[in-house]
Amino acid sequence: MNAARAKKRRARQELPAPAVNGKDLVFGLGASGLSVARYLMRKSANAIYVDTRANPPGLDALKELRPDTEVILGRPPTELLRGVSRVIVSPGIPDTDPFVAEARKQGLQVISDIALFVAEARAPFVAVTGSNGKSTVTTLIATMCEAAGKRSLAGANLGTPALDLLTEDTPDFYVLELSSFQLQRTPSLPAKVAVLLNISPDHLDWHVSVDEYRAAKYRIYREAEAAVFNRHDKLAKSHLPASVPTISFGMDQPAEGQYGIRVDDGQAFLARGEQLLLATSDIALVGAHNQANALAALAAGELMGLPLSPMLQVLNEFPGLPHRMQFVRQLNGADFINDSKATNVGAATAAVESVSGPVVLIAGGDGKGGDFGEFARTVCTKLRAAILIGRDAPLIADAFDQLAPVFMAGNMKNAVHKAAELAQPGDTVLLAPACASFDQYRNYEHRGDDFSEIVRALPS
Ligand code: UMA
Ligand code: ADP
Repeated sequence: MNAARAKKRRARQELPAPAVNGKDLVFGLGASGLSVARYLMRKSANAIYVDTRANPPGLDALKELRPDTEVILGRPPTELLRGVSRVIVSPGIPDTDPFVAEARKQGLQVISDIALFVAEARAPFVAVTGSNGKSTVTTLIATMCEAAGKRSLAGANLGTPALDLLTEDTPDFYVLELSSFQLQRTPSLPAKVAVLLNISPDHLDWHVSVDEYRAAKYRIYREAEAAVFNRHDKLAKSHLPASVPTISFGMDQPAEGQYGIRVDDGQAFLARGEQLLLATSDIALVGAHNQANALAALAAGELMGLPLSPMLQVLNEFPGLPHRMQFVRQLNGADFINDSKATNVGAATAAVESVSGPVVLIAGGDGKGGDFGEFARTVCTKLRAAILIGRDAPLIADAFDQLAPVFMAGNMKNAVHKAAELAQPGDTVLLAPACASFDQYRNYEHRGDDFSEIVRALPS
C-alpha cells in the first residue's frame, strides 16, 4: 500500500464514532447547528439542542424540523452532559466556553460539523484556509472545476454549511472553505488537496493566543493527500505532510514546478516555473493579493488534475465576490469601493495597497485583536484621510495619530458624506474596516450594503 493510501486508511479509522452509547448534544443554533440537526434527522438520530441565546437564529426552523426535540436555551448546566458522548459545537463558540471546557474535561468528543462531513463524504474534497482570501480561492477553484467539465459543490464557512452539501448529488469534488474554528475541532481531515493561503493575526477574541490560531491553520495539512503552501510563510514547510505532492506559490519568481510572478519585457505574468501563463493585467480580479489568490487556485487545480486552459479562462473572467473590492460608483472623479469583507488588519492592508492613488479610508467596527499600530504605519502614506466608525474607532484613531488626518464619523452615513467631501479626482474612497461589523450591523454584507446604498444616494 502506498504512503498516501495508508494515511487515508489511518485517517478514516480515526473518524468520530457515532453516538452509540450516548446522545449527541448540538451546541449552537445558527446556520451550522441547523445543518447538524438536518443531518441527524436524516440519520434518525436524536440529540439535545443547546444555545446560550434566548432567541437563537435557528430556533424556529429547528422547532419546525423537530417539534418534539429537547431544546435548552440560556447558559447550559453541566448536568446536561450526563449520558452524552459527542458534543457538536458551532464554530462561533470558543473552546474557553465553560460548557465546552467541561465537556473536554470529561473526555467527551468535542467536534465540528466538518468532522461529521468528513465521515460521510463520498467524493474527494479540497480544503481551503487562510486568514484572507479563502472565499475568493474557494470560489475560483469551484468555478475552475466547472469550467473543466467537473462537477463541484462549494461551501462550509462560505455559503452552504458543509453537511447540507451532502443532500445534493455527489459531485466530482467538494470545495470547502474552512475557518480556524472549524479546523481546531476536526480530528481527521484527509483532504485530496489542502490549501493554506496566508496567516496574519485574526480572531484573537476566540483563540487564546496567536500560536493557537496558527496551529489551527497548519492543522489543515496533517492528513492531506496533497498540499499547496505559501513559500513566503517560513513555517509552512515544516507542517507539510511527508511523502505527498506539494506545490508552492508566492509573488516572487517561481522555481520549476512552482507558481509565482515573472516579468517579461516590462509586463508581469502569472507563471509556472519558466512558463508564462497569463498577464496579470488580464486577471479580472484587482490587486496584488488577488494575484496570489489566483496562483494558489492554479496550484490546487494542478493537484486536482484540472487542465490549464479552462483555469486561465476563469481567471480572465471571474469578477470577484460581492463586498470584496467591489466597485460601487464614480463621483466627481473619485471611485467608491466596497471591501466590507476586509474584517481584519491583514485584509484591510492588502485592500489599501491594491489601490493606486490616494485613498480616503473608511474603517472601524469590532476589532478582533489585530495590531492597528502596524496597520496605520503600513498604509498611512497612501491615505488622504482615515474616517472612523464603530466601537473601536478610538483605538484606530490613536494608531493613526500624527500619521494621517483622522475624522470620527460615528456611523456610516456621516462617514460616506465626509469621504465625499474630502475626496479629490483620482482618489479612491475605500470601505476596508479592518474590523468585524457586529457592533453596528448584522454581518459584513449588511455593512457593505449600507455603504453602497448611501454612496449611490449621494447627489451627483
Ligand atoms: N453564539 C452564542 N451562543 C451560542 C451559539 C452561538 O452566543 O450558543 C454566538 C457565537 O459566539 C457567534 C454567533 O453566535 O458570535 C454565531 O455563531 P455560530 O457558530 O452559531 O454561527 P453559524 O450561524 O453557525 O455560522 C457558522 C460560521 N460562523 C462563525 O464562524 C462565527 C459561519 O461563518 C459559517 O458560514 C456557518 O457556520 C456555516 O458553516 C461566518 C463567519 O463569520 C461567515 N466566519 C468567520 C470568518 O469568516 O471570519 C470564521
Ligand atoms: P476570507 O474568506 O478569508 O475572508 P475573501 O476572499 O472573502 O477572504 O476576502 C476578504 C478580504 O480579504 C478581501 O476583501 C480583501 O480585502 C482581503 N484579501 C483577499 N485575499 C487576500 C490575500 N491573499 N491576502 C491578503 N488579503 C486578502
